[in-house]
Amino acid sequence: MTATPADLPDADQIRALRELADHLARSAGSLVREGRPERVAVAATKSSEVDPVTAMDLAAEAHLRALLAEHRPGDGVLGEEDGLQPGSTGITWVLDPIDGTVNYLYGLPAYAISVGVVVGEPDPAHWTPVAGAVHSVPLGVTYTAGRGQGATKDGVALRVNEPRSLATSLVGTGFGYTVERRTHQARVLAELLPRVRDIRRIGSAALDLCRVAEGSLDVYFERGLNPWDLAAGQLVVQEAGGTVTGLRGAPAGVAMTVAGPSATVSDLVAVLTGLDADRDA
Ligand code: LIP
Repeated sequence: MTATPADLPDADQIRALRELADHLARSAGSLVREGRPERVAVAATKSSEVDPVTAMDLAAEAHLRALLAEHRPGDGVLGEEDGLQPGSTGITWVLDPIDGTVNYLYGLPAYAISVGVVVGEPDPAHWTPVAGAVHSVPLGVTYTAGRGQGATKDGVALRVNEPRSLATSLVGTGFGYTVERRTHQARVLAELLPRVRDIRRIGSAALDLCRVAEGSLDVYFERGLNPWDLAAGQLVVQEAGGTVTGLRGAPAGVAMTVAGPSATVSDLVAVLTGLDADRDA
């Protein structure tokens, strides 16, 4: 179900949701930062043997859920590790307790807590993001956005880059965890690489989206994003003046997400459509 304007929180409510998302992301970030052991162990794997879950993923999501039970008891919660707990208010919190888990596992400084707040069905095809926060754990900086209220990085306003040709664009992307999907993604990358300035594979979709919003990437695309990868970063890009979409007129989602200045996104969408980048073979 897609929200109608009457379903949306008012400006003061959005401001409060944004402030709480900021608090939750920073609080979970402190837990992850202070609790990181010298050597991180894999607690389990998901879609493949290289799709890990650590004890801290689980602990961070439990921490976020406890704070939401305290502050927003009637809202729904959708988390990467513990799934959907429906609510009664029409608002759902969409959580990635550690986005960039492989980077966390290896100690590479690019992983984040992503806290999105959406109205309507918690599905990118139907939801309306209204607030969000992405906290970079290694750097200690926090990106936030509120619907109609702009996007900031530690309180400083964000704006996507001016549109530019693909040939001069720095393009972020990421890859899936299964051999089948990675095989086709490699073919797409081989076709795209000669046509762009360069590629960056950072390993956290939420941070990739925030880098587009701050202009340290011109544009970003990835096939396979889950709702929790997308919910907060999508709004940060949109409130920084960018466009977030899928291919073939579809909204952003698991098939494909493309984010950046509108004209650059249009050019990249055309190339990716021609390469069938929203499919696995
Ligand atoms: C990650 C995404 C990233 C993608 C990785 C992984 P996770 O999320 O943020 O963009 O390329 O394969 O899916 O699994 O670390 O929460």
